[in-house]
Amino acid sequence: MGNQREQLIRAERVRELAENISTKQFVQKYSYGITILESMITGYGRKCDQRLGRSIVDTVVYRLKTAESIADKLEKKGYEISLTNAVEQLSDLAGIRVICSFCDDVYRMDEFLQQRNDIAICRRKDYIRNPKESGYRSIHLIVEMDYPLGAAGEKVRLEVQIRTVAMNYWAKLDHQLCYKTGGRRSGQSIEQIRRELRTYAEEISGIDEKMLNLRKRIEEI
Ligand code: 0O2
Repeated sequence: MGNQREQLIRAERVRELAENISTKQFVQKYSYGITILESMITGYGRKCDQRLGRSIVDTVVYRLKTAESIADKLEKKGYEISLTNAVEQLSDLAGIRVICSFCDDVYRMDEFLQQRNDIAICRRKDYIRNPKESGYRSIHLIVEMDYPLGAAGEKVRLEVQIRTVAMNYWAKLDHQLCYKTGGRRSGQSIEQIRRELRTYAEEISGIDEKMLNLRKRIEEI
């Protein structure tokens, strides 16, 4: 009974949150951040294409986090589901993922963003040099910029993930596993899949390195 009541309260909070994050003001603010960052990233990509004679960016994708996903993350971190907590406690309400061809391109993009003086890097995590226990690899930047359409001094914060095509392919399958298991950590078949995924993350990283070496050799011909 208590459980059912809790579920109803949760559903009501998620509904309220969904309403709040679909207001014009909210969507405009985070879409602004995405548009500015995306144009910086694609602009730099184009410059590199000309300089290097090849594409460093394969794809750029972005998303605004859904109410359900915000709610799950707030609960995981021990916060009540509310708009205030979402804005204050989460840095990835808006996210951009930059998928690069090779690992050195990932670091090129990372360095480019770090050197910009119109954005601030609040946090940087290099899960390529220090992969997560799951095998996950990517560079994560939490980026903040001015929001000129808001109140004086208002900022907008976003998460940027930079990874190779191969890391992305791995992460998508891993994400699917997390989604399917709904955070369940145990179970024989889940454990077996996790183990295999960890092994393949290593193999993929090895292939990324080999492909980069090949590219460099081809460039020297
Ligand atoms: P969705 O659906 O992508 O929005 P923190 O733990 O906060 O100190 P971190 O790792 O930067 O540092 O943050 P967090 O919140 O753990 O992960 C942020 C996002 O990175 C996740 O968003 C995923 O997109 C991705 N990510 C992190 N770890 C993994 C992983 O082990 N596997 C995969 N596939 N993705 C990962 P969300 O909110 O989980 O999901």
